[in-house]
Amino acid sequence: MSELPEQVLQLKQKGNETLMAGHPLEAIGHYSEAIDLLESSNLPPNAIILSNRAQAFIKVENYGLAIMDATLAIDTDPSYVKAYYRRGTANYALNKFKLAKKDFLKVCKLKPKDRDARLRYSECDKVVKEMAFAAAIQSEETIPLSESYQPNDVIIAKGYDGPHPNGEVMVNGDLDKEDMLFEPGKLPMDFVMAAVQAFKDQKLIHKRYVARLLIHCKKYFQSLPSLTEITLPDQHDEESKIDHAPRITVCGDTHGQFYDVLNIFNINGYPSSENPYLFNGDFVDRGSFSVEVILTFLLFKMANPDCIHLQRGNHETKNMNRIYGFEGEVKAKYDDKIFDLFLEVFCELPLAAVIENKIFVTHGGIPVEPVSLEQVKKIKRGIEPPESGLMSDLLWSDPQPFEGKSPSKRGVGFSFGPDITEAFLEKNGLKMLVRSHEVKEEGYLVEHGGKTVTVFSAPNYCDSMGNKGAFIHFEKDCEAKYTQFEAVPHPDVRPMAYAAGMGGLFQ
Ligand SMILES: [Mn+2]
Repeated sequence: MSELPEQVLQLKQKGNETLMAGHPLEAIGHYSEAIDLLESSNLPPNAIILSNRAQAFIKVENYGLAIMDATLAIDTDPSYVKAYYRRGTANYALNKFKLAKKDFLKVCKLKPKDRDARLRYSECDKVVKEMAFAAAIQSEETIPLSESYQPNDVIIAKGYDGPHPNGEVMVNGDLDKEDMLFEPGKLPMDFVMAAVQAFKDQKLIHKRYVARLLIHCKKYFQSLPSLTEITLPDQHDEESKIDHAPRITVCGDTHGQFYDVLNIFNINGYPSSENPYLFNGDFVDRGSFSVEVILTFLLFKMANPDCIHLQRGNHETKNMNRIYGFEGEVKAKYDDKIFDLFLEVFCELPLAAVIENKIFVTHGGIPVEPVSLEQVKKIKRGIEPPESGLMSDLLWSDPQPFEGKSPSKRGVGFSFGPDITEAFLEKNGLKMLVRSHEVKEEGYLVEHGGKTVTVFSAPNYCDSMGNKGAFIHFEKDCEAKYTQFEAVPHPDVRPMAYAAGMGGLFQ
């Protein structure tokens, strides 16, 4: 490998330091400068810098770009082991387990004594085999766990000191009555608030209640269309104590940052019919209080379906949960069956909402060909998102500042320009697209001449990004009003603490 100019070495060093310190976006900036400098000086690309930038891209879920960098690194220096590692990791994240397996096999060949590489290779191999098995039994009728699970058989032991939906523990003949309390609109708000308090104190609610909640949530979400139509009243009821006009609060990614979610409620009030919320996906993963976040949201939903609207993000999926912590967290706090029930609920979450027929809200973005709201409403759910198509565009796409479409930096979905946003809004008589899915320094970012807004509600994302969080108020006139907030302290459990998948490769 040729010697690098001093300036390139310095940029590489800065990139490494910022990446280690948990600032991948900054690191990408330094590496990119180094890569551009080499190119403009007519020097060959450098495998180490490319491979390091690939690692930074993986940190921000830009798997498509990570694969491009790692591939170029491999082309530049086929003996550079780390590049195969990086590409294998990105392929794994994109569900491309066979390709990932190939990359880790290459690592094993280049470094036969590397125990880590062998572990990762066998992890890929296991998933490939599991998937082949799942495909083979798919034609057989399989009963979902939510239909065979019997919460009544789960005994609440004497030691449990958490809240009960009926105020006290119910037994035998009363268990069916207990189950009915979890039907939509019937769950007592006292129980919800007691559960939130328990979570705050780092306690959990009993597994029997969680199972009932998830089974009822699944059924309820199944009954909803893929597009939620939200309207606001002209004014509050006469007895209302609310001192502002009717409005809805739209929040972006919360990613297991339970104490920041509580802070949102602290600033903006708890969810109620008069103070409704829309949480725009990515409730779980990354933050190590994902169980608390999703349970809080689902409890509110079943206590009062009008007080909170929930829609799916790309992290409400089996594959992301395997990598980014939620699977490990649920298994640590409950068990694998509860995790499977969560996955069933996630598959039924609505995918988008429209507020007052004017504001379209979805997690990622819109497809490059304009679709009608009717088409969005009719998307078939109950599945993990396919590799492409309308559902994956809604969950995965990102806006780009220039016109047209580009392949996604993530490797799933597309990047869509202002012209694509404009065409979609015009086709449906809409005013604005609100999406989340990307961390923003100020908690929100307005793009596409005011037509696309990103809102992100996980401040100091992963305890390291230093960003603000934000939420948006929409009143009847559909003018966006932004509120920013800072991160609050949380108990000493670091983000991704439960993300043991692939030997902690994604940590
Ligand atoms: Mn996302």
